[in-house]
Amino acid sequence: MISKIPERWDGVNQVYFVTVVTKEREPIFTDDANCERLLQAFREVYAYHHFRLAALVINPDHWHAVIRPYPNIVIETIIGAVKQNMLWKVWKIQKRQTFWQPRFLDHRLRNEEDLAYHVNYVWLNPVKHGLVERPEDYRWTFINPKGLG
Ligand code: NI
Repeated sequence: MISKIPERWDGVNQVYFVTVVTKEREPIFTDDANCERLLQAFREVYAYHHFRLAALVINPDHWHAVIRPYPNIVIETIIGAVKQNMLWKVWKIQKRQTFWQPRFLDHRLRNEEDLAYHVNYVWLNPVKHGLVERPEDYRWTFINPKGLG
């Protein structure tokens, strides 16, 4: 019997591993207020472009997310809106121009194993970048215990 591709892995329910980097690697997320602004940007964008977030880590100069857009919403729309939303929050306070690198990197996840690998990658990322010795000590890592459910 040919194994069936789970519905969630078809084009409509595609899951992505996304990396967004700051312009010239400026470490803007060493400021906790900026981490809070990014989280708030995700919450606000969710109100009009729905998605499921399985994992997120905010490092000083980049962030990674494992995310599944809802049907009929493309990943570029969500990530673009999050970047724009946070830019606007900072502009209102500091009147500064963009602090994002243009565009972003994404990788389409193929299956459950690929999902598990990338969620674990997010969890261990602060250790990989030398920010903490134990992943549980990093404040800005979020793993959804329900995965994408
Ligand atoms: Ni990283």
